[in-house]
Formats: sequence, C-alpha cells, structure tokens
Amino acid sequence: KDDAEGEAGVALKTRPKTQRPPMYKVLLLNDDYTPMEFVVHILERFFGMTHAQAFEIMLTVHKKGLAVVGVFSFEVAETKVAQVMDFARRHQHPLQCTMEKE
Ligand code: NFA
Repeated sequence: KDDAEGEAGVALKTRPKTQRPPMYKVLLLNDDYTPMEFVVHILERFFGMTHAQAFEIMLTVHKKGLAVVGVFSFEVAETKVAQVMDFARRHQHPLQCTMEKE
C-alpha cells in the first residue's frame, strides 16, 4: 500500500526527519600578547578570508573576547583547530582556538 495512505486509504503525509551531520563552531579566543597582524594572517591562511574580513573578525575577537570564525564538519573543524594551534605554538604566541558542537 502507498506510503501516503492510512489504513482506510486515508491520505496521510509523513515527514521523515532529515538527518543532518552535526556541525562544529570553530572559536578564536582573545589574549593580551598575540599580535593583531598574526591573527589576521591566520584568518586569511586557514579560513580563506580576505584581508578586510580577517581584520574585522580579529577586531571582534579583540573587543568581545572571542568569535566564531567558521562552522564545519567535525573532521574539518578538528583540522582547523590543530592548524591554528600548531602555527601559533611554532611562532610562540599564546593564541587559543577551540571548537564546540553547534
Ligand atoms: N588582543 C591582542 C592584542 O591586543 C590581539 C588579538 C586579537 C589576540 C584576537 C588574539 C585574538 N595584541
């Protein structure tokens, strides 16, 4: 029997819940020591932002304490966080990058 009919042939509409993969916010945290231009560079390099976009987001982090810099699948978010943390560590800046489920 057709999916859109009930027991007595009554028309019914089922609304199957569409499964979407969970998404993760990547957050950048402010600190007192990482140079502004270094943060701008990170946002351009790892998040594909233009210089103007990167500068704007960097200022938001600087003023508000943190900002979402992108929303990605778990694997991509994990990779971005690792890239930022590694790049900051190699340059001896205390910049922190984390992720959280949306
Ligand atoms: N607050 C840092 C400074 O004044 C700049 C900064 C912005 C650091 C965004 C981390 C994240 N040099």
